[in-house]
Amino acid sequence: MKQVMKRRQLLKNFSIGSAGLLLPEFVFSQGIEKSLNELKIPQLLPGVRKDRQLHYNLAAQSGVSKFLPDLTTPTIGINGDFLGPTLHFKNGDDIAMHIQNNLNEETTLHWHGLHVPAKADGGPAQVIGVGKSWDPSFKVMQKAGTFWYHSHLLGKTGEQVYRGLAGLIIIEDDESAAIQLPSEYGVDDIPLIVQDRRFNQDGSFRYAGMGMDIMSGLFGDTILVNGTLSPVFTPTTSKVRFRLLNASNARTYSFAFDDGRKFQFVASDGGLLPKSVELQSLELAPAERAEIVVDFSDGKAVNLISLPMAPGSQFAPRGMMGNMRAMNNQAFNILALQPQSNLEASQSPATNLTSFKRMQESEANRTRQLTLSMSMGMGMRGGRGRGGGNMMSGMFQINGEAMDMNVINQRVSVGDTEIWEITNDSMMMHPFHIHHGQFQILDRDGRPPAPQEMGFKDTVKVGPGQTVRFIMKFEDFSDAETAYMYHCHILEHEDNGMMGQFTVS
Ligand SMILES: [Cu+2]
Repeated sequence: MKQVMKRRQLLKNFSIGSAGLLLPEFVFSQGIEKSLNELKIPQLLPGVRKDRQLHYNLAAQSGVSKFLPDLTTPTIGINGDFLGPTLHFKNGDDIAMHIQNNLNEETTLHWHGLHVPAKADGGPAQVIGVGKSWDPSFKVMQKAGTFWYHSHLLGKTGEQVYRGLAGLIIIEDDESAAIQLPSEYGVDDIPLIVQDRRFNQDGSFRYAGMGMDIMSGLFGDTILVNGTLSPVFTPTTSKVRFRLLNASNARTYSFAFDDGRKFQFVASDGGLLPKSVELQSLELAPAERAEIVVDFSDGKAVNLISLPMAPGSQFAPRGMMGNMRAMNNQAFNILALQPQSNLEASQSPATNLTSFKRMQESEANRTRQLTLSMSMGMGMRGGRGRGGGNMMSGMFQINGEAMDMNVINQRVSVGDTEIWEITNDSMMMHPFHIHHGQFQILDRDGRPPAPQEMGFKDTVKVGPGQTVRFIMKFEDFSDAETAYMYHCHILEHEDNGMMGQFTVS
């Protein structure tokens, strides 16, 4: 009872308002100045070089975390209690992974954004049984960037990621080492794994996964950054690179600074842009990443915040999803930044960060059309619905079919370049993600993408009613048997059918 009161008091202190009756209660930690916690930085795991391979030992395990002042939270993590270490690769490295599953349930680990063989991808077919291990190996075949790894267990991805099975991957190459971006991990090169969570009164995570939580995807009322509640970071250099990862199950953020300062956007999902783009705000949907460089030379304290989402961008303003906007119409704090008094002067990054060719429509061998849809009833409708063995399967479809492990939905010829045309026939935004590699966005409703979406991507927002076309080259790893996944990265949608399988052979 005492603990309940404490939690209530906490919520009351932090509360700035609440949403309508039908919605979960949203209270954001606006009072965070009262008790800031130093931002945790995930351990950097460089791997061990042996026999010309870089070896990583990972273990999925359960633990207990302390997020809230007076309560503990049962969590899961990799080599720790919550989340995992940051894996550091270099382009060209031969990686040998050993992943031990010490959980009391099955799991998988997927290398999000990496170009690896389907058998090494860590999707729903590469299940690691209880007490078992998995030893995939692959070569790093891509340029510098920020990637991540997370559970991809069929029907359980949302729950396992929510409880903590995710971590960051940093890839470097000779080019990225030479352009003078801030690059000292934990000093001026800072990972920000942003997640929203909600808690039960006993401190445990509340992952219900029913009804509205599935329909909209699960939204939380409390922000964690690298597993830190109400975090503060102290810049010691005049410029800091932040590697932003939206590792939330469903929430999209519109990152900005509360003094309106501009920042340099230098890399998207698949790596560096040719030149930095100056922005004042930046939307990241679940699974999207961005590297930004922020100038603190004025020495002033500032907050990284999320702005209210533009009306209609996440949920169609009318119809059944119209009242969901309450989940997106607040500004809230993400991270307090309090520069130390004597900042070390940072170098100025090079003007040209990298170079790559924009792919042309004329290079494509074929176009595939995919339509994302949601059936609004709670019952089974359409699709085969054998996906996760979940009652909600069949509620979310791609081309009218729900995910089925026994069906290969698309077969791509290895070496082909394809245009994928993704149409969202539903009332809310879906971040569409494809495995196997990186693509370039051609257009959204016929209009070219914004400058920050001109680079390589593996996840793209498809707003309600929108059509997005991207172009991608499907190279290497011919395998007619083992599938890659494409899916919505709102994890409750993925877990309930909005996923399909493709082979490259
Ligand atoms: Cu979705």
